[in-house]
Amino acid sequence: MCGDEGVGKSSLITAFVKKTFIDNIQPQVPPLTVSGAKVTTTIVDTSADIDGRENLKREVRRANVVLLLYSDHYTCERVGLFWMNFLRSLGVSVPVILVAHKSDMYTVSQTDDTALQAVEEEVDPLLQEFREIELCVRCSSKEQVGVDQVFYLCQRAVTHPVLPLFDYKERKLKPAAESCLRRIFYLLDRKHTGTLGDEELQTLQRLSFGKELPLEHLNEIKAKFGVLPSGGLNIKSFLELMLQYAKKGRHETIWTLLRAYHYSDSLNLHDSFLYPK
Ligand SMILES: Nc1nc2c(ncn2[C@@H]2O[C@H](COP(=O)(O)OP(=O)(O)O)[C@@H](O)[C@H]2O)c(=O)[nH]1
Ligand SMILES: [Mg+2]
Repeated sequence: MCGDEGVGKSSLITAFVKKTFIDNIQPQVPPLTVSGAKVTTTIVDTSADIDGRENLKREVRRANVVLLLYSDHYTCERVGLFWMNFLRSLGVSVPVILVAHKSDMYTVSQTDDTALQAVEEEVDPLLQEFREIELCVRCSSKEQVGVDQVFYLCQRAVTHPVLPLFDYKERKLKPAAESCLRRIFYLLDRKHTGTLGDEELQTLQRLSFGKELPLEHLNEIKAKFGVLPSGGLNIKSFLELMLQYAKKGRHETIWTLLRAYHYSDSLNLHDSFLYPK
């Protein structure tokens, strides 16, 4: 957890653990380990004090993901002016989840569209400039809004990273990811027709969702790409479908598929697959 003094780092951790807001929390709360079914997460609070700088550097270098908070216009500017460059100068290249904290203070309600837009405008230049920022979300420890999601998104940034898959600037799949998906398409196309028919699409669904979807659903997907129910999905439509998943933040689906075909997080084939005993 990083961010300027007073943006609410310690409060956010406390809100997450205690499910309640405590005003005037201690300056720094101790490291906290949360064990889930699949991942164990250690949340480390830090201080932006110049005295604690060495400690901050050490913790940041050990991190798998950085949760970076801001809470007003000034601290938002500091994200671009100080924090991102600080992380880069340490050679840290892990995903960053940016959090617009204390959302209770600058929005009337969570469904207030103009407020949402304001936040997007505020951070858009940051998302453009710093690719390592995966996304920006709003939350409030005081009102307990979005607290769990913030930590979930951090975990997901590590277990299902979006950066190897999707180029935000170009709004398209990264070349390496695309070539993996092209290979997967080739392997899925068992009948070598150049398109994925119903049976092959069922295999695709099973591999990417763990279950087969009803036939109507397949036809819906086909219709989206202008394919008749009797036809199949060609490579162009297949890649377009994957791109849509990426754009909608459903990169978990893409990862499930890639992993089913033995790809590692760096998009190489696993050694155990390449060199079986
Ligand atoms: N309105 C509002 N105030 C908050 C929220 N979270 C923290 N604060 C207040 O912000 C101040 C700084 O919080 P703290 O957690 O100590 O910040 P830190 O220095 O980043 O650890 C405290 O007075 C908190 O009560 C929030 O979600 N909404
Ligand atoms: Mg603190």
